[in-house]
Amino acid sequence: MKIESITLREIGMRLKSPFETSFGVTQARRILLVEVVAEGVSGWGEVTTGETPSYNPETTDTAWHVISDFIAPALVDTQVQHAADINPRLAGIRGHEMAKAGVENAVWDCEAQFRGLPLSKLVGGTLEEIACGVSLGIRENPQALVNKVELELRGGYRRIKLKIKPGKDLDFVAAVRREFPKIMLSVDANSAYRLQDAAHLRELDQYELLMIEQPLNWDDIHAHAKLQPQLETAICLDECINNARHALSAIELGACRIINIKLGRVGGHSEAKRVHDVCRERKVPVWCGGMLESGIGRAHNIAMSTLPGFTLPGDVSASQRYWDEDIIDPEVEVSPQGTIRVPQTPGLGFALRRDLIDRLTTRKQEWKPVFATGI
Ligand code: OSB
Ligand code: MG
Repeated sequence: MKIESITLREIGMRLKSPFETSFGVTQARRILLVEVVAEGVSGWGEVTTGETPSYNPETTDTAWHVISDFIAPALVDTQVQHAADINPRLAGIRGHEMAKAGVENAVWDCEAQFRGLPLSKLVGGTLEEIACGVSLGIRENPQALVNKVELELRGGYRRIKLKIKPGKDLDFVAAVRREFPKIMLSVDANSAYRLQDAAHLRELDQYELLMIEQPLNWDDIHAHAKLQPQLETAICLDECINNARHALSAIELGACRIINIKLGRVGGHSEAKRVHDVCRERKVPVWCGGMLESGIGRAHNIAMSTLPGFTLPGDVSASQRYWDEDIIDPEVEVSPQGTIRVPQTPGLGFALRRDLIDRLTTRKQEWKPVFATGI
């Protein structure tokens, strides 16, 4: 496939309500979208960076810089056999996985359309329906959280994840568990604790959680390996895992028993498949994490979640939980049983609302072969 053009744009989207984690509050998203045209078809990817470098080191602006100064110029007007060839081509760029993923995933969408396959099939997925959970931001008090959990359970969601941080943890988890003794429940600390907090984290064992996600430093597999044997609850790593080598290290060191796979954090579908394979061979369950994505990122997440190792409900939920208007048509909808039906049409399987995307666009840059610029 010849990469004929790459268009990078930033859109602004306001979340319906603020989302609070241990690292901060998000209300207005600045999302980069990548459009790649190859063999006459247009494929789309989303860059899942935050606005600030608080979840991982990347931001919307670092991704703009890396894509516009390094990735787009290296790829435009070149040939790729498969979307999976993009990842090795970008090996000279260290880190910046989310920037790379936005571009690579757009090429996966192109390839899927070019071959007439749903993206889920092209990445090797087998499921036709995926199970959904929700991630709930930190609330003012335990009762407010219990009310929110009740609402989401009524919507059919199969797993509830609570964001926690020191001072907003045990009481909140206890209140939810007391009200809903049987539900699949987990917590996500986004690196808010330290190894010295092990005794405190052990208090969480009494609530029969499915997992504690990323309790310790964002880049510290070793500390999680010291913590896991001190807990009954499974640790799930999120921030620590940027590629299949990290996943292998974490599993072999006993740093976790579950891994969260995010397409952006690992650099796109090809590396996500490798992380999935490393985990599956070692019987470590995986699930799809979320980054408050627009519909394009959500569609990619749905495709990835159809791989057979995704045995736990992911943080892939309905567009309407986040946005008044999503940029895809139809929007992502979740059944009363808490599932999303996987699209079976070629590519992402959702139409893009181009007019809406244009209206939301705050900046845009396009790369084409030099001969086509009229110079
Ligand atoms: O750690 O999973 C996380 C959102 C932003 C940054 C990090 C995380 C999250 C979420 C939200 O938990 C998941 C979602 O609903 O998109
Ligand atoms: Mg997380």
